[in-house]
Amino acid sequence: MEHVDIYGTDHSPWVQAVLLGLYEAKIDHRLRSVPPLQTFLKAGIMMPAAKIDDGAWHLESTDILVSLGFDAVPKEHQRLVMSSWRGLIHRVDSSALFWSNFSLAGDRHPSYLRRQISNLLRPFMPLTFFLLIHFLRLTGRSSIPKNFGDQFVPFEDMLKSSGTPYLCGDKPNSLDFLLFGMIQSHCTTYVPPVHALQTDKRLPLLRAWLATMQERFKGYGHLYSGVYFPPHTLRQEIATGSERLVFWIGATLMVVAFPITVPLIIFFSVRNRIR
Ligand SMILES: N[C@@H](CCC(=O)N[C@@H](CS)C(=O)NCC(=O)O)C(=O)O
Repeated sequence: MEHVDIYGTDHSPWVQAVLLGLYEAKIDHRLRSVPPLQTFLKAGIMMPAAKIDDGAWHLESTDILVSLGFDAVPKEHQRLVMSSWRGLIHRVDSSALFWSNFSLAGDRHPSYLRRQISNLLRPFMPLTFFLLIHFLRLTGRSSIPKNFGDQFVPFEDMLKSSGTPYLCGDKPNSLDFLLFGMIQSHCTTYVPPVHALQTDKRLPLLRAWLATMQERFKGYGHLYSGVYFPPHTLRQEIATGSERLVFWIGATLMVVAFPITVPLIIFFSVRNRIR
């Protein structure tokens, strides 16, 4: 394996999981923020998608991690990670914060022109998430637990029995990437699960695991948790002023083009869910 192209945003837990795997395995890769036509026609903005060398684009984070050489994740563990996504709907508590956080996650293509074209188009992605999360809120489809720490307790139990600093072995594997990716995603916009992770008395091993992961991934360019958990680090890669400006122009165009963008979002969202 020489190079991997990956599509998505590092605000997504599943994209984060793949990026963490690529970083751990030291595989040369590039993250793009606009979907490849091949997956866009099939699944809209669904991410992550990955292309290994000259192969085809593939969806599904857990399958991609297996292609990168990591272990398959049992379905019950996948469900536990999925359950730890509760609190996601709080990302849109402040629309200004939601959008400005997305503006910072700029495209990273080495060509300035290609980067800026992507920055112009990529607001379609946060617009989709913004509308989907509001839809979840309005229809009450997202369960809000009494205590956001509950969703992390199964991982504390796994750490108790693993006997190593990681969830299932003496070095990080797919499940560590999925959970750490989920936590990065929660940290992109401070939501209640982050507070639970910082303070819940039932989660000391999980906090130790977070510190171990942060130490191991300290050079990783998509680390959002370093602001909230020790050892503290600042995120390295943030969009420049001109990249953010182009993002905001794109966002305005997406809103002005509501008669096109909204039906497109509804079409792909419905199609992805009835597959
Ligand atoms: N099971 C998929 C889940 C991927 C997923 O839900 N991605 C979200 C972003 S976090 C997405 O692209 N949603 C767009 C949509 O639902 O249309 C995986 O693990 O790759």
